[in-house]
Amino acid sequence: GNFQAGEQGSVLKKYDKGEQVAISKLMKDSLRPYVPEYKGEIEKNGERYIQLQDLLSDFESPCVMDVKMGTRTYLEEELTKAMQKPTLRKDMYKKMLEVDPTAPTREEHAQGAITKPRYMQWRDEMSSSVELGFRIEGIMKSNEESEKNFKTTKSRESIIRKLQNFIDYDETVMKMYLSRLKALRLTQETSPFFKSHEIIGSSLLFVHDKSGQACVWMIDFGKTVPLSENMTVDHRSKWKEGNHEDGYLCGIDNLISLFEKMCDA
Ligand code: 4IP
Ligand code: ADP
Ligand code: MN
Repeated sequence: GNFQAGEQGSVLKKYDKGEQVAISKLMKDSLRPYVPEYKGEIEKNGERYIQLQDLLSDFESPCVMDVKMGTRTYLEEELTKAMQKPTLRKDMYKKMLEVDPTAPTREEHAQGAITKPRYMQWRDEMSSSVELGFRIEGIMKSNEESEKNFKTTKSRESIIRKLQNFIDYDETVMKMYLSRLKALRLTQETSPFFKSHEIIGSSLLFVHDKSGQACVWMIDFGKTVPLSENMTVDHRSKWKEGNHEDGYLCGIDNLISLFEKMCDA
């Protein structure tokens, strides 16, 4: 994978220029308390890595959930590329077939391949991304096997069931997550970094343990790109090609409303 164990308290992620630039900028932004600390780049066995704070290190057998944010999980740039010079992906056709054998068109079946934006759009539509602006990507409960089979988890009801199972109906943990999400949203709404970047494929990492600690951080900035000068996004407006909107805050709004529902129940 992309990760290596680092020194105590840190993890190493494969170097990516875009991600390194983004995480460096975040260290000087109001969002800093909501991202892992960036500890510089490092080379190991001839490979370049970025060093990040290990967000799990203060927890004891933590439960971890990765929630991918946004109503769209591919860059506008990928769409432009695919329109100019479509690359056909057999692997993506196969992944599509596994979830829904009726999804490919007649032509796609004949080719045995699809383009990346086609796959990504279908993935976003099949999951809760398009409708709710987020989707559960993975859940790892302490001492249990991790679950990654969420490709068709789409309705609010099915998401609430997954969330409740993840939190194990612990009211204290639920309330801590809710208040952290609200604080995060407030900070995002005024962050200079947030309004000047298209944030695609980034996740929220939820971590809690039996001791009653619970926290949420923003991670994964591999597809977070600066907008051209004088351009901003509000992360809520509907996406039209060229406006770079990603629906990130729609996702936060919907997550918060689901957590509020659970806290009231
Ligand atoms: C994956 O699809 C994820 O969308 C990856 O995003 C994406 O990587 C992969 O594209 C795509 O195949 P599944 O989750 O359905 O398997 P992430 O890394 O955010 O999870 P990119 O490169 O877009 O980040 P390819 O082109 O890497 O295969
Ligand atoms: P990728 O670009 O390969 O998708 P991510 O940055 O999304 O990588 O990280 C993948 C997984 O690694 C996350 O779901 C999370 O479980 C773990 N992870 C990422 N960053 C950290 C961190 N700073 N501390 C602890 N775990 C992390
Ligand atoms: Mn990721």
